[in-house]
Amino acid sequence: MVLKSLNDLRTIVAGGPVKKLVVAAAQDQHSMGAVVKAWKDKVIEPILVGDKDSILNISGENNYDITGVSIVHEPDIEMATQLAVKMVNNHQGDILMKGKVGTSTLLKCILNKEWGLRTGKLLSHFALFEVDTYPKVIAVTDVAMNISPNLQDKIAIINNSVGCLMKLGYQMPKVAVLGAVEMVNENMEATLDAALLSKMNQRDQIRNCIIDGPLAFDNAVSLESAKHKGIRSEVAGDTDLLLMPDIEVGNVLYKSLVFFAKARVAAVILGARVPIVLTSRSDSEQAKFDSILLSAAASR
Ligand code: COD
Repeated sequence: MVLKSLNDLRTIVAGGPVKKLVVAAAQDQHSMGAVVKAWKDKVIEPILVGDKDSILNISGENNYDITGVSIVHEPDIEMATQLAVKMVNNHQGDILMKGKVGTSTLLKCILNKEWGLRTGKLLSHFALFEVDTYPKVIAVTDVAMNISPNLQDKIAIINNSVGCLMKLGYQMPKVAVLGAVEMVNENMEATLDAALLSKMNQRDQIRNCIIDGPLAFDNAVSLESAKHKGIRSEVAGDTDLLLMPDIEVGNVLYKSLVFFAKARVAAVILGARVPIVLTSRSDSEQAKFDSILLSAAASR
């Protein structure tokens, strides 16, 4: 099975166990709107950690009925983030969500050696995009956490992502390792890594997926383009997961899809003790809601 739309996430989590979601610095309107919606849909039970007055003001101004929701009062953003991470560390939450806190502050708390959420695995960012010009949902990784992953990191990033896709119902997702070109060029490290990853996949060193690369973006997502260039590939034109060479390429693709192509997006950090909803502050309430659904599916 493959996801045709991000609406399919609702079907995947429907009727599943209600997950405890801890929000770090919850005094953020879009985050609260998404949390309240997911709570009403019985996907999550929220615990809002943050400035209680601001949380109550936001809920009053936007008619969010949060009667019965637990609020843990901590007005300082960094302290609230630490507290939220520690609560999840103490098994008080199944999912962590970023509220009104900067990404790097949250990531540093998550990586804290004493009370963070490390598991010994590499943490990586995983995003799903629904865009009108592609016939199915496409996953993209890593556009927000690992700055310049080496080969070993890329293997871990693929494994995290494939594990998540399998929880969503995929079998043998097709992974395109992106480069600027589809030929191996010894001066372009991304193409060398791509060739190695493909061979490791052929030799069963990376399992549960079909990897091909290097592929340039056009032949990864367009069969016509791939045919035009004479590329024979099981993945070209039918990619489920795009592996980015680094955060710059990934982040620009993410923002281009959202701002130019009006893509719908859901995103999560994988590899930690629990899934982490980490959307950017400019993301819509819909993106935050879809990310909560994705995290609920990933926490199964
Ligand atoms: N997974 C597991 N452990 C990690 C990871 C990871 N992805 N990254 C770092 N660690 C561990 C290291 O092994 C080390 O033990 C410790 O954490 C600190 O490592 P540093 O010194 O490399 O990490 P930091 O604290 O300087 O930076 C880690 C960040 C995740 C904050 C950094 O990689 C970063 O800023 N990433 C980009 C975040 C960002 O700005 N995204 C926004 C895009 S919208």
